[in-house]
Amino acid sequence: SGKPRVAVVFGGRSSEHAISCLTAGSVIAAIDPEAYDVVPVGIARDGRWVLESGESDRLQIGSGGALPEVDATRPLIRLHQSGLVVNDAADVPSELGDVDVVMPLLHGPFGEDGTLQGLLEMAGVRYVGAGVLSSAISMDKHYMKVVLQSAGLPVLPHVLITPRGWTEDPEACRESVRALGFPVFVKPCRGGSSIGISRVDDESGLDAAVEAAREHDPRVLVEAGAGEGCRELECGVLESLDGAPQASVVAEIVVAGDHAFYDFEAKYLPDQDTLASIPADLPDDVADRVRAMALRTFAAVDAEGLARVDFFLQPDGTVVVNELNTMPGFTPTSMFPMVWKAAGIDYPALVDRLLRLALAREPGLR
Ligand code: G1L
Repeated sequence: SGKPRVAVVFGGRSSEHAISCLTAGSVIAAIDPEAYDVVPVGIARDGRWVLESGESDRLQIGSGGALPEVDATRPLIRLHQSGLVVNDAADVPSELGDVDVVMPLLHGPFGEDGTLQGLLEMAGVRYVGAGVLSSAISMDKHYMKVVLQSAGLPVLPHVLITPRGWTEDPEACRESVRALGFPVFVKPCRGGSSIGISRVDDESGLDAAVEAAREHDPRVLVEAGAGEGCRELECGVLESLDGAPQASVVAEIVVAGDHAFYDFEAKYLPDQDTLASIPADLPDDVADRVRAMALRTFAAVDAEGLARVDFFLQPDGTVVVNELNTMPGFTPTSMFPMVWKAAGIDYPALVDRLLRLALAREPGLR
């Protein structure tokens, strides 16, 4: 048939394997089978690429709360210069058929950081979302700030701790952190989730926090706290079919309960401490400023397709950019789909828009 074939790539070696599978289940269920053929491509925990089953029930939370996982025993797939190739049980390679577009639903290293995007560029395959450079910049909290600052966007004061700096002159590192003032947040530079992040209230906790972050990335970013009474705002950016990025309504994250900050648990675990307020209760001029900054941030990192931009609103009305996420949470109840739902674009329409944008893009330089 003439339907575009969409490979949904999910799973992977990251700690967010299950989130990725759940997201894939939602995406696959939302793709209109009259309009597209779906090829579910799982990356097992051990890194094997497999042809997953198309049953989206498998990619849901099971009875007793079991998390979904890619089945490493399914037929293997390899990426070949002529596209994706599947090895069947008899180990005879057979073509999967041409894949017209890939939807990468992967978190962190080897997926969200530009490496999968590079592999797809080399194979000449179109894909949804940000390209190689933009993905890599957005995955790295330090380089993201460098790029945003040079575009004139306000970011929080920060210090980079490199492996050499920390081993050769840790006291100089501590001194530059002291200059930020406490509390600070200590984070691995790369890695999308909140793993390895800690809040440090005084100097006594700094070394342990740096060591903890270094377990996830040798480069560590230390950020000044956003201050008392800060609000966390988020804005979605989505390209329209003519290529013009649009900003969504602004949402606010309201954290109830006793989480020190919007951490991994609050974000992903089913304890319902975290609420979104859509749209955020804000004066129009503040919401307009946030939307304009979201579009400038999207352009500064050269994002494509979609992104979620996160901000702090300080009590004096100052808005600073916290970060841009090229692969935001993407189940139907995640913030990004919800802000577009508020604009009348439901989840299936959102997925369709992203696929159309990717299909319209020429692979290679653009
Ligand atoms: F394909 C899109 F649209 F670009 C896309 C890709 C990935 C949107 C959202 C995501 N998000 C995720 O893959 C994840 C949140 C499941 C990573 Cl854990």
